[in-house]
Amino acid sequence: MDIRDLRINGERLKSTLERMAEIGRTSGGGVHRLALSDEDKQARDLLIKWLQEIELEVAVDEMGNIFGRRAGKKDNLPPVMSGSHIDSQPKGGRFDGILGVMGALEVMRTIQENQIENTRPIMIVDWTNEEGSRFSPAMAGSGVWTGKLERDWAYARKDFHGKKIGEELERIGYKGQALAKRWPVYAYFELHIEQGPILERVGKKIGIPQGIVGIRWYDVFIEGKANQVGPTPMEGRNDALCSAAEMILQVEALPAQMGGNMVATVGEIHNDPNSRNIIPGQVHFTVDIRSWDDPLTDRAEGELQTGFQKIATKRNCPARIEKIWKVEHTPFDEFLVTQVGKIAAQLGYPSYSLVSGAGHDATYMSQVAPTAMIFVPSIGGRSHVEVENTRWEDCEAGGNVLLHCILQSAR
Ligand code: HGY
Ligand code: MN
Ligand code: MN
Repeated sequence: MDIRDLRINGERLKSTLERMAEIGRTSGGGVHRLALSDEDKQARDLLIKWLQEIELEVAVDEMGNIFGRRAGKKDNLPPVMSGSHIDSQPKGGRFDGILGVMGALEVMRTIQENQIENTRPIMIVDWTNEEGSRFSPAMAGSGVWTGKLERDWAYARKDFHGKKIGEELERIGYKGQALAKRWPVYAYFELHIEQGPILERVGKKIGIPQGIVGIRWYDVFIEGKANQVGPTPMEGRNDALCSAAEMILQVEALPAQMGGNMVATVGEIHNDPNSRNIIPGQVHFTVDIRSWDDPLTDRAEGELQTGFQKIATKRNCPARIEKIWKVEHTPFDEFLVTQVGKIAAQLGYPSYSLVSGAGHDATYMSQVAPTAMIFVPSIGGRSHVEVENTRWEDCEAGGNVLLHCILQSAR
């Protein structure tokens, strides 16, 4: 058979995605599969079972990253790698991350059953804690593996209940023996849903990201003075929640104020003691700023620090701002980006170039190896929600583009 006619098994890809969506399924049709949770463990165990069924060499590293390896005729050559993440957002979607892992699995199954001879080794990977929702920052598994984050620092990162990454890896049995230390990679491809409205709006099946925006995460802690709401006059209060409210509206106004292509969001907030008849004493909230323009983000950061301190002083509620994560904007490898476009065209899929506003493990991979991504449309542009959805035929199209990207790079 002419290898150009090879296609993945779309029905099988659909059934693996549906099977994975059962793990952590929510009543609203999404998934709740937080990093290193029991649901994450179940999904990992199932992935490993499937990798073993197609005789891949399976390894788990000290960050819990899972690798499946298919030997190549020239087995000492740097491999072609592909993957994404299994963990989800709280009440997240059935496609974010898992499509990239199941897509790579489907490619491996297709290569194996057609006895394709690959010159380079081919590897599939599931990266630990891509979402960064339970444990910040995001992409901790790929961050340590690429050498961009320090392992013990990552191990010590705590969730809201004080559980640490290192302990939770141990608890679910995924603190592997292998060092989380990169090796040379010939090419890395990641299949992912777009998570935005563009592909649907332009009516294209395949998105070709030129790269990923820069991302910065901050934790803000405000110290007020709790008191009884009744006897305490309004004058002279140190209400931490009102302080936070003013700061949060400053975050929302920041992109327009900076006048560039930027988004800024406060997604998480904790109010203490959080009782209707106590003036809020302490507040912790998060800030997420993203832009392709790193210098603009530098300036935005300065504006935010100044603005927050003014509010803190005015309200006599001291604020502490911790920058906990920063990745610069990441352009992908031009040769591979062009290759994705050519293959989409050869397969008859209309494609469209864009920049990814969502973060991905490809951000870190692009700093150590030639990297490209393949997007497929998100229905209604929705993601990180239970209604996240992508057409099965678009998942299949993305899987076929991934198949031929991997075959071309591994031949
Ligand atoms: O934050 C992101 O864009 C990704 O979902 N971790
Ligand atoms: Mn993702
Ligand atoms: Mn996500």
